[in-house]
Amino acid sequence: MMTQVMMNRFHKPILSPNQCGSSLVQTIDAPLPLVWSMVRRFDNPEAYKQFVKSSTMRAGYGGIGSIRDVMVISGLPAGTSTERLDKLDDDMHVMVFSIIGGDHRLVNYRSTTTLHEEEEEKGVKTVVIESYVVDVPAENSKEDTCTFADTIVGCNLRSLARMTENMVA
Ligand code: A9S
Repeated sequence: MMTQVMMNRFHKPILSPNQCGSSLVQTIDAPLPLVWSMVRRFDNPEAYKQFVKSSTMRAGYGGIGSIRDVMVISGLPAGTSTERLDKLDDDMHVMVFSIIGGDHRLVNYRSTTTLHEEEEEKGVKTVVIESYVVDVPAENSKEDTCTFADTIVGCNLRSLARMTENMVA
């Protein structure tokens, strides 16, 4: 069961009037260290993000302050995205990155991902919570903007679950 402390500690995005955001939760039947080893690799998003065709490091080697250029698969309303790693905490299992450029419509997108262990009778599972905030362009509605981002984040989390569960299967 998701405890409130999980949801509130890092996932209380402060929205300004022209922004929208949401939190997505994915329970994964794999050990937290394994899931974290995938999530934390800022220099290798393509390991589980299926919309990413390739990525290159524009600055840094994957630590805080690193900047990556993400090339996106064709068929999306986007080509590239430039992203900066704002926080990477290997003790609290918290990762924050911001989209700072690229040819797409997600302006000022900022994502916070945290991992938590959930004790269950048949073993320990990993709960991944990913929240984001993003500007809503004048020509779009909050609903459309967040539905679009939710779809992508949801796919990423399900892909992360599938990959890590297959590793321990
Ligand atoms: O990559 C993420 O963690 C989350 C998102 C919302 C990424 C979105 C995206 O990379 C596309 C998949 C290309 C969709 C960007 C930055 C813009 C898009 O239009």
